[in-house]
Amino acid sequence: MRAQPPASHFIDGTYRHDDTAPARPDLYPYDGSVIAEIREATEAEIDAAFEAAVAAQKIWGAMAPVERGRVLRRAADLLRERNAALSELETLDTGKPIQETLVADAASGADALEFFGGIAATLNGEMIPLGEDWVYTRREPLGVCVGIGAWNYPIQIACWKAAPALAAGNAMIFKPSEETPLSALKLAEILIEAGAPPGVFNVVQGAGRVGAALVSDPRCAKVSLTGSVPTGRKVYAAAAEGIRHVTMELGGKSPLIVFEDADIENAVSAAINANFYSSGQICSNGTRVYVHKSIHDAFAERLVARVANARLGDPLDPETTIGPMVSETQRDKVLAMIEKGKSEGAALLCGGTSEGPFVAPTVFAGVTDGMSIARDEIFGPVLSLFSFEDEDEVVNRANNTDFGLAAGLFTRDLTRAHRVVARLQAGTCWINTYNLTPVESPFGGNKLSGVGRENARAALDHYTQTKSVYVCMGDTEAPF
Ligand code: TXE
Repeated sequence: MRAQPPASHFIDGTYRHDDTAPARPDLYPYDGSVIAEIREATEAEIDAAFEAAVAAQKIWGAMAPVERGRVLRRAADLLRERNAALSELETLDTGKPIQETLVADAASGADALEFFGGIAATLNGEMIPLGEDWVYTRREPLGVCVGIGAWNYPIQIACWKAAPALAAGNAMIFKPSEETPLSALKLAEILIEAGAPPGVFNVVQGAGRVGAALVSDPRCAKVSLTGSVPTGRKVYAAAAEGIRHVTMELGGKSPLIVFEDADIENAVSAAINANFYSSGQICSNGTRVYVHKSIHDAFAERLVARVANARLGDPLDPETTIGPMVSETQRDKVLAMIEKGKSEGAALLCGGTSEGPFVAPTVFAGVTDGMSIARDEIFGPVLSLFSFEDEDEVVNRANNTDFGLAAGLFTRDLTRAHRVVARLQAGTCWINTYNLTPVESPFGGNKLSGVGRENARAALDHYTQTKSVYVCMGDTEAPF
């Protein structure tokens, strides 16, 4: 098969799997062809992964941080050297257009490895003078961290979790989504090549059952999940059993607000990126587009005209801009939500249909705040358009959701931009653009969209623990 790895798991520096374990065909979403056959991790393999990670972490955590940083930066260079092959593999596994994977997947992963490799050596504590006595703090690794990925950005998610975890001296066991098992294995190979000791980064395959086994293992010190809110609740509860650290990167239903003075062309570009890039399968998408009533019709007209230029096709064709959905299941979920939008009375301006594995880029107008397509995450190429009259109204409507992942706004009035963004209940915001996620900037959500942050120095707070050491320079007194 065209993308079959040597074996399904990468544990303690080598590929392995149990030939008797249940196998799952890995399909190319564009034509349904089987590109690999992946076996589910057995209890023995999960145990072996933890044994390897515990042992490796002792060596890796004791290395000079600058040494660890060097390994991560070398891995970043290797990812960049192999970007074309990694991007083709990611397109095969996700169905995302090659014009996207070439710039947004392994490239972003390399950025994370480079960034955290660069700051690993700055992970120091403090010296706190108390007069004669003093305190110093140590920022210590947590131990073995479990990473669990979603299927939309497989290698990026693996790197966004592995880079800070390893920079801080932890070891990691990463479970990709069962939909997209392949690229994390390449990251594991590259980290070994870059000099990471075997066992520092392990990949095991499987669905929720394997994920649950990883999270509830006593050797798991922390879990970082990228996934849906329902899964987040299960994983968070399982982590609570062992009082384990958690990072939750979950779903969203984010607002994009276009004020009357916005540059319409740029705002339409942002709406397209926020709803149709990766066929809309991005958690931080601005799927609720609020446009001031004075420019609503002009905006809608321009948006529909530009959506007509979308090119649905073979994701390996560099001209393709809209790929298939990651699976028939996901396609059917999106189509069901589109039917709901129609039945609840929203006006379909374009799209709303499916061709094989594809869902056409879809725009609904006249959406009211109570409709399902206004409230529920669709995770597909479906944009809901709303009009609004004034600032207070649109801020209240934008915040009227249980999610809180992201938000964007377009205006030329800078005081309004910063005033409004301060009121928006979202962890990741954009002014006059959307969905740009440099690793220098923290990424994550509030409310049901998650806990903790990935990227930036903020991520290191979730992969270290602080030890305070009080130093007595004199005698110790006691009452008797
Ligand atoms: O998620 P699922 P998917 C969200 C996005 C959407 C979802 C789509 O908003 O809601 O992810 O990805 C594993 N114990 N984000 O369908 O089904 C499962 O095997 C342990 C947000 O993959 O929730 C998979 O590996 N693990 C994100 C992973 O959880 C379990 C960006 C996610 O599966 C488990 C991208 C269990 N009980 C997508 N059950 C962001 N906010 O950054 C399942 N899993």
